[in-house]
Amino acid sequence: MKKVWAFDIGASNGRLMLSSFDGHKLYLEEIYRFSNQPVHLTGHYYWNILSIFTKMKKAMQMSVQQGHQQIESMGIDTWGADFGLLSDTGELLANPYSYRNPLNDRGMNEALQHISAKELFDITGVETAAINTVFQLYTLKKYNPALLDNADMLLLTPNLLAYLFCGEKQNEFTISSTTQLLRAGETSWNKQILQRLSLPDDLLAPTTASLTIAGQSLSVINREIGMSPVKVINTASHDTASAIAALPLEDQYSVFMSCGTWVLMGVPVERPVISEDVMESGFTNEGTIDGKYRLQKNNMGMWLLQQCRVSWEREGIATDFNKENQLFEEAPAFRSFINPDDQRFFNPLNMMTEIQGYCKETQQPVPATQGEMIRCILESLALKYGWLLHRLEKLTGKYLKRIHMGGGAIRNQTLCQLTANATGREVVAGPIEASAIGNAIGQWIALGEVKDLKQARQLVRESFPLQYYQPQDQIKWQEAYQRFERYTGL
Ligand code: LFR
Repeated sequence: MKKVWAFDIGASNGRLMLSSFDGHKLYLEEIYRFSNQPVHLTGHYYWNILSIFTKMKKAMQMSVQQGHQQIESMGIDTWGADFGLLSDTGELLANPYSYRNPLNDRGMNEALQHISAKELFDITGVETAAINTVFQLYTLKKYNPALLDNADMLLLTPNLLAYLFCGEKQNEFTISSTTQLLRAGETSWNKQILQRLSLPDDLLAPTTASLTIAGQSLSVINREIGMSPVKVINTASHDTASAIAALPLEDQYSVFMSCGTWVLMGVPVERPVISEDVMESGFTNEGTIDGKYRLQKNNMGMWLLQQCRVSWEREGIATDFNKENQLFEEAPAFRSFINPDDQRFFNPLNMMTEIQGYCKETQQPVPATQGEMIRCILESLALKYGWLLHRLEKLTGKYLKRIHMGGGAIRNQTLCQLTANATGREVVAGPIEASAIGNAIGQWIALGEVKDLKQARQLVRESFPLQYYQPQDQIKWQEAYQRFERYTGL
């Protein structure tokens, strides 16, 4: 059986998965999982990239010690938009910033004085958001110019990590499509945008297609880990693109939802869809593993609940998954709703206070208990996905009949059931480890073991369990939806 390593590194934890393929079925085994949180210091949020790199090597070592000596290749996927800067001697210049840095908002507003949101969207097809690389770069130019002056090369996070393993500097297509620096439908950096913002136009390492080989693991790494050289493959290095590669979408009426800290919801398209409606609804066009696109909206996902857990832990009333489910069941339904994507929830000091403030200001009952809070969050998330489905149908002009949910957040079966209820559509949930599986699929295709994405999705159907949820209580949910729209002003 052949084996590859898939590193799937998310904004709350990272993991190494071993994917094996016997020619008929795919197998997945977790080798090591580690926590990954942005670190807050001196008023900024950073990624602890050295710690991530160390944990990755530790994971490889563990895998080798477990007897997996013969590994064909490795691939790395991460969240989008963030990057590291290298000096001209190839050293990492600073700890990469996290996209949750509050300064990016200011940077974006200033950048938009030089190029309008409409013009940027028309060029790139990407939603204007403060987290995008283009605005992070502008923020850097304004608020930390010395760093930018010393930088010779920019690598996006997964490609930065790949560089640390193989020494090659390139930016893979799917992750590059999260920067808002590619012209829609093109694959090289758009100098026009960079020049308009007076940003260096030769900083970003060249882009490369997905499903290509970046290089071989460095001998110093091989020695340290005690392994033979391993190919480093440019799989879909954006976690969302990898996740969608692994969702067994059946036809053009299937919607994807990649569910984690964020929930990315949309449909695959041949070419970027650029229109006023798309822009106004806050949709975006990002790249897929097969060099095409996905029309999607980036939404709030488990972040709200994750941040409440931080507060609960601080107060010594920690919950776990089962307890949260029980508390949800015990709390009354449809009491108060929030718009989960309201800017105030992006990175507040205390998520619970923020949610309570929203409910108070909109004259709804204020969630006081943990159960009421969990209800408010999960019902609001599901109702927002219902709102999104309507938008997506309007934009595509299609009746979208089925929703495929994948990613770690589908462990929360309540969220899956509520999504079926709020959208009125069947939900097919699985696989949970969608990003890691998609990452491995990219490698299997690049290695010539799997023919294409279609075959890969068939393999996923045959190899991993899927769970089906049918819509329930439709009258109550439709009524709740109307109240949700009223209170959130959507
Ligand atoms: C999900 C994700 C989203 C992106 C967000 C920030 O993990 O990659 O696609 O919008 O993180 O980069």
